[in-house]
Amino acid sequence: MTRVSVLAGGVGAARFLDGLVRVMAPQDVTAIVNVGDDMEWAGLHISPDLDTVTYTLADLVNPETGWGLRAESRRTLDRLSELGGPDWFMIGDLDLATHLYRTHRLSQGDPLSEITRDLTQRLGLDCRITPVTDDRLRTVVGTDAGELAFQDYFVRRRASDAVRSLRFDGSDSASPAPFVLDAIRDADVIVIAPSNPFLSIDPLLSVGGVREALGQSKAPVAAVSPIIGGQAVKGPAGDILRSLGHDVSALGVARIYGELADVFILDEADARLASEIESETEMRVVVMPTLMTDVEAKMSLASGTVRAALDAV
Ligand code: FO1
Repeated sequence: MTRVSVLAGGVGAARFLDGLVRVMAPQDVTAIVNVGDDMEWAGLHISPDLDTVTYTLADLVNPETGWGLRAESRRTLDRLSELGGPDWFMIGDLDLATHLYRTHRLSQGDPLSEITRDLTQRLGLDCRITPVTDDRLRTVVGTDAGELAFQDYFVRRRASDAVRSLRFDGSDSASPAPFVLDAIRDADVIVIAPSNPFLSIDPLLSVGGVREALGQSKAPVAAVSPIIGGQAVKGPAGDILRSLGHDVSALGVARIYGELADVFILDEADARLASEIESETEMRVVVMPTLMTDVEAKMSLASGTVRAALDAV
């Protein structure tokens, strides 16, 4: 039995986890998921990263976007738009059911982690998916246009503003959800998924005790680079590395993870950076294909990452 805990954001993490549950016993896999992207939309609580991970593992996700449900329609959104309601965030008719269910349970006082557990069980998933915290955590993006709520920056303004700063509202008082610290302490391997280090991993680590637990864990920590050939596979990681003054490369990411991880998984396209990363950080670098183009690629990245982590101990 090898217990693997994964620090996870949205689409990249979901794809990695999809490979992982096919090469490990799903019961031994825990996904600790970012909730800094959460927002209130038309009175409903939306948890995009939790849903992206859950829908992907349940084979329900829209394969084109990587988020939302497959074969989705938007009649409710169109009607809402006609009424003058918020229409810039694509909530599909079927996806809406998840948000109604979650918001209703939250209004009854149920914690997000319990609601997530029940949703994942309903969808027949055997792995554990948990929000990093049951408390309110919101990523706030500092731009030249002022501070923006995460989804305002990301979706409404299409991530077009240069990011000058980031803060995680609520992190001062947020505590880890039940099982989060145990999942880190009891893991045999910890993986930092190929997610955005600033928008997905930092908010997770800002929750009280999570970074410390990672530092104290005896398990090897492997970080998978979300940057391949100097570019983010998806999303604004490259732009944010640049605007915050980091190297726009896997080396820039490696410097960020240098204190946290023991192993850095680098794509073949960046193999020439391996020795520089190893000499600048304490991490051992393992080179392998990291682009998750199909199920086989996801499985081989997941098994290669776990193997690389276990080899490091
Ligand atoms: N991303 C978009 O780019 N546009 C959208 O309209 C959008 C809607 C949406 C609805 C539900 C959901 O679970 C995710 C959604 N996403 C959308 C993705 C979301 O913004 C995620 O936070 C990002 O993918 C970052 O992980």
